[in-house]
Amino acid sequence: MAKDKNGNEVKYSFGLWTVNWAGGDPFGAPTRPWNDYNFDSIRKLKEIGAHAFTFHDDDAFPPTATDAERSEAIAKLKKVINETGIVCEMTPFNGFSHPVFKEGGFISSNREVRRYGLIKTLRHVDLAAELGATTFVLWNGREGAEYDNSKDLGDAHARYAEAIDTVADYIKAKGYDIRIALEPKPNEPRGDMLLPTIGHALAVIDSLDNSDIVGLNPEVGHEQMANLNFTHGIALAMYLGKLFHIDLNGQNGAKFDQDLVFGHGDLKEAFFLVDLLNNGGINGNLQPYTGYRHFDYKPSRTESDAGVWESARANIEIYETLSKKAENYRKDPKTIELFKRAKIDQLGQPTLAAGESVVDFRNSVSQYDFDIDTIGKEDYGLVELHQQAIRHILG
Ligand code: GCO
Ligand code: MN
Ligand code: MN
Repeated sequence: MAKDKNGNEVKYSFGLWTVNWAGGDPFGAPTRPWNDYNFDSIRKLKEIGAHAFTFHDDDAFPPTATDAERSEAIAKLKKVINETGIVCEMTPFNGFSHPVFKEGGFISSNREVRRYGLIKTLRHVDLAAELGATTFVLWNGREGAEYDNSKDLGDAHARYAEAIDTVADYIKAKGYDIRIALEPKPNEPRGDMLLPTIGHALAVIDSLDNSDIVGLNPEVGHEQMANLNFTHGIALAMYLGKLFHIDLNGQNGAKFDQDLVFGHGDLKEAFFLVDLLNNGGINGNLQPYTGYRHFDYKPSRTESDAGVWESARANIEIYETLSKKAENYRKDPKTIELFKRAKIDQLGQPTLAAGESVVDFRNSVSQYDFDIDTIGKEDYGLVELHQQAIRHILG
């Protein structure tokens, strides 16, 4: 089992909606039966080496379930948790599947929809607490538009922020040990979604009254759909203490959301991501990520039962393999020498010296003290450093 820099064992988690996905797409019918609120998949997750699962409210019972039906489903879920020891570490809210949310969930222009969405969310927060989940994910699935004149965009942002703060208020009022993690996505299912990237979401989090318990659940493919560097985005979230959770999967560039197995898209970025999560950067000045490595992928619709579970296993296999490779790469003397040549250690040092004020600096240092022509000719060896990483990835 992989371990992070501090010796903590890396733990894996899967969404129930991943391995249970029936394979329907906009052009074709499902290719597999849906297991109809049956939690046997949690037993299978244990077999493949997962430690935890996640689920939306709608993955466990339909939104129209009666109180009795809902209680029965929850009892069944708790039974599987007790029997397997597989815990529910996070639970996302489904404010996107039912047609009621077709025009938006928290940002619907229809106030009735927003009030329904809020009560559905709060009820699910209660369930999260009951099951011991410590992260509550809000994905921006329906929070968007196809037409720029279809809603008042300022009010949409105001209602979105208000909804997040209201849910956070409730968590605090109840004294729950739960943090909210926003999951950005640029588009799909909506033409354009609000809080489309890590950066947008961070800016809004900063404006909230309850920003202390609101962070991020970024997904690999979602940033890559926007042609952004996921690893850079994760580093920013870690630096700001906002990486509350993570959705690992694979994506090949800017196109529809592929939700491939982790590493089956941009493998190099996956390698550098694993290294960052496990080790907190080359100089190790960030805290390694201590949360579950959560896979939010979709078994391709070409797969049937065997292929579904092979694909689930593949996620863990890739994370374990890349962890090992990252460790070997970092301790290879050749890599250490190349880090030195690239001056990476210097980036860990503040630019002003200890005790040096900016005014002292201004008064004592001259622009002409620097031989910029010589410095401009220095060799950083970054291509060789990258080649060194690729050598380790290829093995
Ligand atoms: C996607 C999304 C969803 C959400 C999940 C949590 O692939 O577009 O990742 O899978 O993560 O539903 O609400
Ligand atoms: Mn996705
Ligand atoms: Mn996701």
